[in-house]
Amino acid sequence: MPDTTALNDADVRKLHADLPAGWEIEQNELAKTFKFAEFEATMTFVNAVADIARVADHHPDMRVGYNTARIAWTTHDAGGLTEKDFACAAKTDAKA
Ligand code: H2B
Repeated sequence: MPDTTALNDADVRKLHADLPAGWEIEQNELAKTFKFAEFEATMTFVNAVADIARVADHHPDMRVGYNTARIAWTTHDAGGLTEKDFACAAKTDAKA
């Protein structure tokens, strides 16, 4: 299970570099907006992300539109980014 201690800036940069393209760090959040052909494809992805969250007991903020989903990971309990956020971001990308 990934560590849930807030990471320092150097570790954040290292883990960020290992993620697929498109993940941005914005105010303690690791966020990416995914684009889909239409609503059903968007919802299939959002439901897959919800399954990641249930299994990990770690929950993203999601902003869902007709053909877009912005997924943002942060660890509220730690007040910052943790290894868990990066692990969940990588799993999220694998569902897109
Ligand atoms: N999700 C996120 N994103 N951050 C948390 O700190 C968090 C969570 N805490 N899901 C979890 C639930 C915690 O409250 C339980 C007890 O594991």
